[in-house]
Amino acid sequence: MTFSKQFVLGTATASYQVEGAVAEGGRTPSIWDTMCRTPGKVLGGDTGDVACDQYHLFRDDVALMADLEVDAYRFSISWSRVIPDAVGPINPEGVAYYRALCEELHSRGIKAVATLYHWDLPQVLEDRGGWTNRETAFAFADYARAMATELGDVVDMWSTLNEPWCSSYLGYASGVHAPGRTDDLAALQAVHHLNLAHGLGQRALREVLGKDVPVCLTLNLHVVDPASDAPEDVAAARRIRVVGNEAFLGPVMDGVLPDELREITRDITDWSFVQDGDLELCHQVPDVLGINYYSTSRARQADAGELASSGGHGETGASPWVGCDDVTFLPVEGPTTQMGWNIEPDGLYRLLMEVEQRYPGLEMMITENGAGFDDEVVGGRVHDIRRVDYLRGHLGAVERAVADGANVTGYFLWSLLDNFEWSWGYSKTFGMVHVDYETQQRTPKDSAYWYRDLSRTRDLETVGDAWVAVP
Ligand code: GBH
Repeated sequence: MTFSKQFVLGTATASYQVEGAVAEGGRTPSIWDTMCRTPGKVLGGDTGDVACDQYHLFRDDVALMADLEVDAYRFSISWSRVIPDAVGPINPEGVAYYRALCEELHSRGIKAVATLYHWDLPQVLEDRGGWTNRETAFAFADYARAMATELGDVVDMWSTLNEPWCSSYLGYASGVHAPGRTDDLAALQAVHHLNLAHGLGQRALREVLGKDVPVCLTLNLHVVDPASDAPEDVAAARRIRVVGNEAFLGPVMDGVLPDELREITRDITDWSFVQDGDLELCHQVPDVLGINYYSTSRARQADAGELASSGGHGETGASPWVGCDDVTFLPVEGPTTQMGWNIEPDGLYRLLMEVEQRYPGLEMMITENGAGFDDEVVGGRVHDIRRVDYLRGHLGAVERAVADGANVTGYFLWSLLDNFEWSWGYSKTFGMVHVDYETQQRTPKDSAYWYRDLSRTRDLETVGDAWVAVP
């Protein structure tokens, strides 16, 4: 057997990507509602207004997950649905929705994993500076405390933030994500205030819940290798790792603001936004480190005029890599996904082993892994063989890391459903279940049946091709 019965084989989504019902049940706009209404920011002018309509269809989606025999559902809570003014009184109708979702999951034997922040900041907070304003971190902690109080009895694992790298650098430096700003100082302030939000948020969760309910922080740690052994390429890759990974690991895991970060971003001279005592507040090692992994990259010293852009629809010309104007990435080689990301399961293995070596025994979960491919429904089936291959390869990497001593206890496939892929709108399809946006019809792809069979057998070697024939 590859994975024990205790190993969590789950699946994931996020509020703005699947819920829809953006103006129902007392919800107020988030920065993504605003982004979607800003011309040119989202491909095709798509919005999350309806998305997968999970707000109305959650019982069906839970039944579907039960059929697919998933162990856990990682969803996120829309802050502006549960606290419409972002600070202040809760909205009982919003809270009731998440309670009903969790209860439905439990009635089917599925664990509920709730992320507090998957990028949909209440717009009222952005109007006061968003993540550049340290008050946002304190507001987040109050929100975390309120959710723990309201939903503490029905949530099996909490997660504070999803990928603060994206919230800060894509939101405030390259501007391809909401709020769409392009200001390096703002991005570093956002990094710091997100770290602070995690620290304060985790403390607030613990105050209410004690030590019994695990708390997770999800990072998208970048697996970036130097393009060559040349010292300048090695240094280039290091700079990306510092800005991408150390900026979060340092404060949260080690309680330090890395000197290297200040050196790399030396154009930013005013760090007064990091106040005395802040690093102690950020320093909250989560019970579980959540890792979202999709691909790897190779960095080299850039020639003049080259830019380390991350691509994305609505490209602004500004890079997310603050302070790294002298770094660029090699073009991707070999097969890629719909996003143009390379497919390298070994990167996941190496990442898990690296984290294990650095923080021995730390519990880790893969909180996201998956791939977008162009899928086609033919006669009620989607033969997404490339996704099956992708999943097989990456779960194999997890298996190897576990065998070599990494304490990985779970894996969440991104995503349950095709959904709103941020600046790419509905053009990218990561689901193991296909969604027809006209009818909201769900059609499990072959990968969903494959994943179900893995959940049943727990054995990566023998999970066979039966899924091709048996729906
Ligand atoms: C996740 O983000 C999100 O959590 C999820 O909401 C989303 O739907 C899903 O992935 C699929 O995109 O900047 O050159 O280093 C993943 C975002 C993907 C950002 C890989 C960094 C590397 C490109 N990350 N990306 S680069």
